Amino acid sequence: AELERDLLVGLQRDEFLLEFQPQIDIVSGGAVAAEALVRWAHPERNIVMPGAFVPVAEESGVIVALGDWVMDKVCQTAARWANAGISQRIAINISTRELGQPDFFLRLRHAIATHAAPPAMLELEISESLAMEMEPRILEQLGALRRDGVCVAIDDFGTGYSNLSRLKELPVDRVKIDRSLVRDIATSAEARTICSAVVGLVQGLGMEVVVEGVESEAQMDVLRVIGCTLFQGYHLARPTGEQAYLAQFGVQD
Ligand code: G
Ligand code: G
Ligand code: MN
Ligand code: NA
Repeated sequence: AELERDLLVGLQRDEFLLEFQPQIDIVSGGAVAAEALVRWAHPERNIVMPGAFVPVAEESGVIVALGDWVMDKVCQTAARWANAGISQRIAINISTRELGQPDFFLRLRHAIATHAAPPAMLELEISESLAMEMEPRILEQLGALRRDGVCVAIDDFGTGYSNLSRLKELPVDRVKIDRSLVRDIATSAEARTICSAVVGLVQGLGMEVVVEGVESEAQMDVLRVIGCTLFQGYHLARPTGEQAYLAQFGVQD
């Protein structure tokens, strides 16, 4: 309850910030998207990572206000990047509680309109377990967003229990392979087999694969052989503030 109150105060005092982590296309060598990750610059602590407050925010419902802040900030940033000639997407993590709000899509569209953000510069990340539970109303709204150019990704894929025939029918452009499937691929033939099968499955369904949690060149080597070209992870780049991100990855078209 105390953390919940602190979160609300933190929102009022504008203590949150976004970091960005690139998704690198090894064919072009550049970033195709930046995942926005929220951090809390708490006045009495060091930077607080989302793992320490997103679950509480989710449970208490504060995530709705925090999510609004994130959506607003991302749309503002996307519009600014577009004006500077930088066309990579910015990905937003969407939690269960947020997507369950009846006016979630209205609020997202409001943020887009407020900043005149190009929809094609936005990406929504929805975890596998949440994606499998989406109701028809949500599927319709996601489909409409995609028609407007918004990219939809399944996050943390491989951690849940996907209904594979359902996966094929979801209004989704890409799938992010969870880092747990990548961790041991450089040392374990079994891990390699599993990762390769999951990647092949997703690609076979016509969806783009992004591999998360890539931490070493040895993992990259295996992933290249498997047929992956889009990577996100500490080996490529850590999440960082906007200025540092743009200095390294903000190539203009
Ligand atoms: O950065 P870290 O590994 O601590 O992130 C932990 C979790 O917090 C991840 O699952 C990530 O998806 C989630 N997260 C990060 N930023 C946001 C955000 O802006 N909104 C939501 N809902 N979750 C986020
Ligand atoms: O659940 P989600 O995939 O949104 O989580 C993203 C989180 O993963 C971010 O908080 C980010 O800091 C973290 N992350 C990004 N790259 C790596 C990596 O290579 N290894 C590990 N362990 N975590 C990573
Ligand atoms: Mn994510
Ligand atoms: Na993920």
